[in-house]
Amino acid sequence: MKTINPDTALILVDVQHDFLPGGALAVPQGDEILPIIAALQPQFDHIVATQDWHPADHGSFAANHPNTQPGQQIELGGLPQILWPVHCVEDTSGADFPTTLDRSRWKRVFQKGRNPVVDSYSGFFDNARKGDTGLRSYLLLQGVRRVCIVGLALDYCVKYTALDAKSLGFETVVLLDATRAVNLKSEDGKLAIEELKAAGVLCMDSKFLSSYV
Ligand code: VGL
Ligand code: ZN
Repeated sequence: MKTINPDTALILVDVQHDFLPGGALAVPQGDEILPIIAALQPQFDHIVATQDWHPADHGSFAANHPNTQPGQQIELGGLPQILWPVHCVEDTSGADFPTTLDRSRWKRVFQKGRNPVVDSYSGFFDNARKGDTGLRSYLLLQGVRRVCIVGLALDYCVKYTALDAKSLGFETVVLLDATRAVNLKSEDGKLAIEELKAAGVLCMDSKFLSSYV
């Protein structure tokens, strides 16, 4: 069943209740990726997940800044920051993975977004590129040289995880059918794909993966 080379890891980005329909920061059609991920998982030896995991006082929440609305941009710790609805608060059900997602073969979960004064879209580093989740050194210790990235959301955490993976020297593939965009602006998903391709990230549908890797 494992048809993908063991030097290749599957990274599941933020497949959590709050990013799925009904969640606090629901990604449109986010649930459509679940059966695709279920079909992908048995093909990989190495599977890791990232988990958006914020303290309640996190600076990315509009609710923590007077007179602001989600979607608005502010400055946080010297960086531009889009404000979000309260989401993925530590130890709440919104931060949980859906029970329909098989976690039995995941090697590790890397939490991100714990520092209240900086957001963390990438699964590798926070947005200031100071905090390190340990994902890079974990992958290197496992002998991983290629990563396939899926999950939510394409225009934020998937995009930044893929750009960091590529810049760290991993061959990087985003499986487009197993991701969906928030699309605060309707073209954001399309722009994210263009940005990824320009950076040398391979973007393909999962049905083409086995002929490629
Ligand atoms: C995400 C916005 C805020 C994501 C996380 O997982 O794409 N987006 N926190
Ligand atoms: Zn978040």
